[in-house]
Amino acid sequence: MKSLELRRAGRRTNLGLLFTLLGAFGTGWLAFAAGTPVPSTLARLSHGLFGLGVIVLLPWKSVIIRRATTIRPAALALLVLLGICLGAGLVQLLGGFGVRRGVSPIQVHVGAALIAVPLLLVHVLRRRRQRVRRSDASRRTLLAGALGLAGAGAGLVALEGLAGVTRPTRPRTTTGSRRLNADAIPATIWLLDDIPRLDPAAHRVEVAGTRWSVTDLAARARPVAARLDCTSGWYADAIWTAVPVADLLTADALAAASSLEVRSVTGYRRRFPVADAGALWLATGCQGRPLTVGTGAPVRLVAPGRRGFWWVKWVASIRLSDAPAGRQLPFPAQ
Ligand code: HEM
Ligand SMILES: Nc1nc2c(c(=O)[nH]1)N[C@H]1C(S)=C(S)[C@@H](COP(=O)(O)O)O[C@H]1N2
Ligand SMILES: [Mo]
Repeated sequence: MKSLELRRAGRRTNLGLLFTLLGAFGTGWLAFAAGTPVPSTLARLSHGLFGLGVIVLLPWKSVIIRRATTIRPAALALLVLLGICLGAGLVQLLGGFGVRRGVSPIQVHVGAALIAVPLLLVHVLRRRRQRVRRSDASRRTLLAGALGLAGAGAGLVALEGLAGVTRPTRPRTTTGSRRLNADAIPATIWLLDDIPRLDPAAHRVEVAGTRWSVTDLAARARPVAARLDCTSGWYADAIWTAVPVADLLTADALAAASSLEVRSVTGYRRRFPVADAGALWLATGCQGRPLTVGTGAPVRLVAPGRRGFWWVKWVASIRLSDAPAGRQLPFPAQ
């Protein structure tokens, strides 16, 4: 019975696999971007369903592969990359953050996916077009899809349950990140940035034309609790010593602008809607101590509710602009 069903593997399996792979790729970025409970839960669950959907389709795909007369090296490479991507995704889910031999599971996961997608497109375009037919919208397809979804869902429930017990001292939050102590926040680089050495006494932060010394900022700062949640899979709840960005700007200046850009001395930058100015903070300290060099000294941004890559370190300037906040890459390039 099972072998009969598997023998039907073909065009619809390929289309289904393409759909789940592209779905996993797209939702992966949503899971990366989401920082608040509802969007992050939805993004992560849909990513898990698509990701496990790929695994559900593997027995059918393996029938197709075994039927093939030749397998191109590029197709083999694609298969290996997807294996690495899935493996690293599972390591990330069950083990969480952690750097081994200079790389973390999430870097391997996203890196493999990024290389796999162009290979996948070449693989698909090289072949005879597998057209979607009107008859594909049949009860059979619907049933197969529902069964696949149920399989992926059962797998996800099991894996999420497992992930809850694999590292009991590191509870997970809705983004999937695991807890770290506030005094163990690691110096984290997004991609290719570098830790600059700055002299706190000489450093100035330029906010819409006004230059602030670190002592001036520290004098206006007050404690604020915020969660730093890095896409590499950890979060830390800390009390920051910080001043709201809005306190350093006039109401007129704010009313005239649509966005503000926070820029690091390294060139790393992020643009925010001007309406967020009261909810963005310039921090000079963390947990009652000055910031460490690696975590942004002398001044870094604290952006509650946003993932770590928004928390610009080593802030050099904040500039108001009439450019819409959305006019930037969804993720930093540095
Ligand atoms: C075709 C490409 C991809 C496949 C097949 C895939 C598959 C998976 C699988 C099976 C998991 C473990 C299951 C789960 O977390 O529920 C996972 C986890 C994860 N993936 Fe992907 N993924 C892909 C691309 C991406 C991309 C491009 C990103 C980010 C930009 C990403 C981000 C994540 C994250 C953050 C997790 C961990 C989620 C958690 O801790 O619950 N993935 N992925
Ligand atoms: N200038 C600069 N700011 C940055 C980064 C960076 O690489 N360069 N990394 C970001 C990322 S990805 C995270 S998670 C947080 C990490 O802050 P931490 O180093 O205090 O852990 O800083 C953000 N701010
Ligand atoms: Mo991060």
